[in-house]
Amino acid sequence: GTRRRGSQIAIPCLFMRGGTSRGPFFDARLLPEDTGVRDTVLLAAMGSPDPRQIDGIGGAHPLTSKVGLVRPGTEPGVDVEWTFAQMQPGRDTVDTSSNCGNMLAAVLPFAIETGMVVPTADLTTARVLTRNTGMVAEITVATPAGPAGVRHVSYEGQARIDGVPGGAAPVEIGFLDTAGSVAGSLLPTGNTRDTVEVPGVGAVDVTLIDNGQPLVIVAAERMGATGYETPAEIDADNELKARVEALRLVCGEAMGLGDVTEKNYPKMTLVAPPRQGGTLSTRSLIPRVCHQSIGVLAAVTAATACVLEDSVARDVSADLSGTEVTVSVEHPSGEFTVTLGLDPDAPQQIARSALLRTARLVMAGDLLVPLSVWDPT
Ligand code: NQM
Repeated sequence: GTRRRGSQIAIPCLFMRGGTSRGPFFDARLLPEDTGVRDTVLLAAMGSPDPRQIDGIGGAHPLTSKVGLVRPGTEPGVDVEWTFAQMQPGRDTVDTSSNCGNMLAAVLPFAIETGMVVPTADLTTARVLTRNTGMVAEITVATPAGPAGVRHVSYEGQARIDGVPGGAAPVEIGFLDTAGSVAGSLLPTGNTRDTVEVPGVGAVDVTLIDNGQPLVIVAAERMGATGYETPAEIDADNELKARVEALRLVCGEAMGLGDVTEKNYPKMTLVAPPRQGGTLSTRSLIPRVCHQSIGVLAAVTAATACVLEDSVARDVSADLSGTEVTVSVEHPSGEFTVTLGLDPDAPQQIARSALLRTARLVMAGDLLVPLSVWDPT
């Protein structure tokens, strides 16, 4: 458990990469029950709201300002449950209202590392509940037996995901129930395309969609971009970012999400025709900084838009057919493959999605926060 170390409290912590994100994971049972105190501890752990997060372990970017809080499942049919917390360099918010499919990839490895799940075969499959939105995923990781016959999570392997150097053991993720995670339904306005009026920009065609991540899908060209910029180019273009943010605020209201000024969603997806043999080219803003690749559920949601008649994604995407569809979502550091299982009787309905990630335990130890922040002793 936690213990005192001089003027600080030491909290057991595994620092892990999940997909293309990274952050500390904790046993949720060791943290304060009061969410206000818990959030103060998490802000101190990361070093937010300092933009450089110099007094914590955040990496000064939204993709490295994420935390996982894991516990054994407390509901039937759930092996492990976790809450994802998004922090931001430069802000004092701890947002647990939306999902992260990248950090999700590290949850089962964490549960095995900490003894919450005990592997009994070369592959371990578990049902993981993301408490943020109630989403359940079926996740499989490699758990070979070591020299003494004891099984462990293997991080070694040949699986590659764009945005992470080298190969690693595969983490397979399948989703069944992602539609309407935050916005309540797949198409919160009831339409595959809406035309919204944006101050300073004019009429803009968008697809407002949530298949795990609430997204605004817009043609990059309509925002004054090519859709092939580097993330650094997008982050440096204040006028482009202002247009995108103005669009986001209007779309937040249209999606029934209210005033999203201080929220991390909807995320913005600028789309363009594919250029590397994929289905669609994307640049994601999450929501104010450009993603180096694309979020997992953002990729699932963008892929879903590609199979919906008349969507804005469909205007620029390559053709797809069949009821088991493989969608290659191009992004700034490569591509992200999503497999969608469509309902044969209702091809506009996505029954399930599957994808590949990797994860790795980077560091194991204690995270220290001052007793002035939290004193459980
Ligand atoms: O969409 C970044 C990430 C994400 C979220 C973000 C994610 C997802 O890449 O499921 O993975 O959108 O803030 O970690």
